[in-house]
Formats: sequence, structure tokens, C-alpha cells
Amino acid sequence: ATLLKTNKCLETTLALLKPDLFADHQTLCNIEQRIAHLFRISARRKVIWTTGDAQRFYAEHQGKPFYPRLISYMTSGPILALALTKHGAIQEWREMIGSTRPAQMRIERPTTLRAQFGLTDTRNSFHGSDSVASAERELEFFFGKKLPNQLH
Ligand code: RTP
Ligand code: MG
Repeated sequence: ATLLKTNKCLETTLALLKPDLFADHQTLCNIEQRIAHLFRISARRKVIWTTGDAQRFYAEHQGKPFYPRLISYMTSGPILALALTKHGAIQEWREMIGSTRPAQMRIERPTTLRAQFGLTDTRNSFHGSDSVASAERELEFFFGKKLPNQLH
């Protein structure tokens, strides 16, 4: 027998439930329950971003055509930040939300969260860290000091 359950690393990723989801409280609760069934929620925080917060978080996109509408979207209402911990959490969360464009996901991967809830390419309802380095930066952005289970 072996104690090794998986060869994936124990990771914590940053999930964001973006402002459009706050239009319907029940939908937001249902989504969070769905997430909690598959990941340990190590930290959670509801925030309302200033323009400066959004500009800092999305600094890598400055100058892109969608940047102004991304900043106005992300400051249009509350955001729910969740730290999700699991073996292979970064990849699994990205697979669960699907890729950026909801209309494309409704054709290619209809069970993904962006397919089910996303509105447009910008108003796509979810964020997931894209790498270990991004997860570390983004978790620090919302939660400050490193979380206990963030053992990279
Ligand atoms: P990835 O993990 O591959 O970086 O994908 P992502 O969904 O984070 O998308 P990214 O390209 O990093 O863009 C960040 C957010 O900006 C908005 N966006 N709008 N063409 C558009 O209108 C457009 N492209 C991107 C989305 O909110 C996206 O999640
Ligand atoms: Mg990205």
C-alpha cells in the first residue's frame, strides 16, 4: 500500500467571482456550493475594487483594446475572492471555468462555468490563476501573507 494519492502538487489558486454574478444572490450561492464540493476554500473575501486596485491586478493587460472595459467591469460591483486548495488546484479550476470566451465555451465545453454564466468575452464571470507564480502574486494581492497550505 502507498500513502501517495496523487502525483499532483498541493496548490492554492485564486478564484474570482466577478461583479456580474452579484446580480443574483441565489446563483452566487449555488456556484460557491458547487466549488466547495470540489475544493477546500482556504480563504474568502468579498471586495469592491477601486479603479487603482483593478489597474494593479490587471497591469499586464494595460494598453490592450479590452483593458478599459475590463477595468470598468471589475469596478462595477463586488468581487468574491476565493483561495482554492487541492492537489492540482490551478489546472482543475481553469478547466472548471473554461477559457476566456463564453460563446465559444457554450459550443465547445458547455458544462464549464463560463459557458453557463458568462455574458461576453470581457464579462466572463470568473478568473483563475494561470500558473504557480500568478497564484502566489494574486493570493498575496487579496489575502496578504502566504496561506498555510500554499506549499510550492
Ligand atoms: P488566461 O487565463 O488564458 O490568461 O485567460 P483569462 O480569462 O485570464 O483572460 P486574459 O486574456 O488574461 O484577460 C483577462 C480578462 O480580461 C477580459 N478580457 N476581455 N476580448 C475581450 O473582450 C477580452 N479579453 C479578455 C476577461 O474578463 C478576461 O478574463
Ligand atoms: Mg489571464
